[in-house]
Amino acid sequence: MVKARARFQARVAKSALISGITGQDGSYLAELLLSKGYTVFGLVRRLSVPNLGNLRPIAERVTLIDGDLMDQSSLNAAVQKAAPDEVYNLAAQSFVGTSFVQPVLTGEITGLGVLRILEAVRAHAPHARVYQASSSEMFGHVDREPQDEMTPFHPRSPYGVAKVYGYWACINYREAHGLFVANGILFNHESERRGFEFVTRKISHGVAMIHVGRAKTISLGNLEAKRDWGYAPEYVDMMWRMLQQDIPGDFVGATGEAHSVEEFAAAAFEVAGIEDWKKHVVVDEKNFRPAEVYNLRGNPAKAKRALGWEPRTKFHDLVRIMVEADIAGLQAGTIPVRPVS
Ligand code: NAP
Ligand code: F7E
Repeated sequence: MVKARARFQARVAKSALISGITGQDGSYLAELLLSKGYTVFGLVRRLSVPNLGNLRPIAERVTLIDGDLMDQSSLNAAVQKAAPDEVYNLAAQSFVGTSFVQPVLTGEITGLGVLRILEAVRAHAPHARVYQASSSEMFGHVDREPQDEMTPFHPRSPYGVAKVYGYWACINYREAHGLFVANGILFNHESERRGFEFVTRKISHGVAMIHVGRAKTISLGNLEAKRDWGYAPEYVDMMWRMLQQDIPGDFVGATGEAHSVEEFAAAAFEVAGIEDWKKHVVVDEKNFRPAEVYNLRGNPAKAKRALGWEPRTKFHDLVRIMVEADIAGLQAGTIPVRPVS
């Protein structure tokens, strides 16, 4: 009886391949899929020092496969090995700032990498459903507010340009080859696992460093830029919901609220109980971008209607979660003391 049940479960359990599993979203998504009974495979690239910190809670429960979005044969082999029902392409050179300094690499990974994933799926798992991590950075210089699935693209960075390429490659594989491919056009989503160079984490970690007496200031750029910031664990649920639909589609994921970098900084210092926050912020030219995206705010109505998805965590709760986690992590020695620059 037990054996029969195990055989039944083995047959019905879905398998998923996640590229970018070591990153913020990939690690939360892996946890979500495991909780739903999926067999989870993760693509990891070779690094001189492995970067598996985000996977610590689930290390024993995921199967890691070597591969790189730059390398077609490794993607073919990964798809063959995982034989996935669902593929989540979350890997990217994801930092907009770096994309201005390394535009060709960004195009290779963040743009052409999508095509390589699609080719691997077309050849080796044509019935798999594919999620592509598209981005609100595709909207870039916007002429309307809020942005939704019909808003035209005007990317402002090599990263945004590469994401537009990946977005259209997905639609082309849907139309030309009949693959089930869905674009999640996600606005900024943050968490205690956010990379340290992104502005929210730079602020939460910087504030925590000041709070524990390890730094005096944080160096920032354009304080007026506005973003629609949500909480990452809620956004990976939207990714999963998108692949459970009968028909593939493209969806905006956002909170519908925008706040400035300045508001984020003020709220973060308040959480830490530090007064006169402006004394602790240095505005430095080096943190400005050659072309800025000034203002993004998304309209998630389609996702709410069709997927039943709605973000719950509000701006001030997000700030609090991040600052408190960084203070606790620095005090416990589980988060590195890093220069805040
Ligand atoms: P992240 O934390 O920067 O993670 C990026 C992941 O991609 C890491 O696992 C990284 O591996 C992997 N990667 C980078 N280059 C690779 C390559 N050549 N081959 C294989 N893997 C590679 O990003 P995230 O915030 O989780 O975002 C996930 C995805 O959503 C990205 O595509 C991002 O562009 C997109 N997105 C993010 C947001 C957001 O606000 N977070 C919004 C919209 C779209 P290593 O650990 O080895 O570096
Ligand atoms: O910048 C301004 C900066 O780097 C936000 C990625 O996940 O979301 C992210 O891209 C804003 C910009 O994120 C600093 O100029 C001011 O206007 O945190 P960020 P991003 O560029 O919005 C999208 C949706 C993605 O898809 C991307 O992968 O903050 N800003 N001062 C600063 N930004 C940084 N990084 N550092 C500063 O010192």
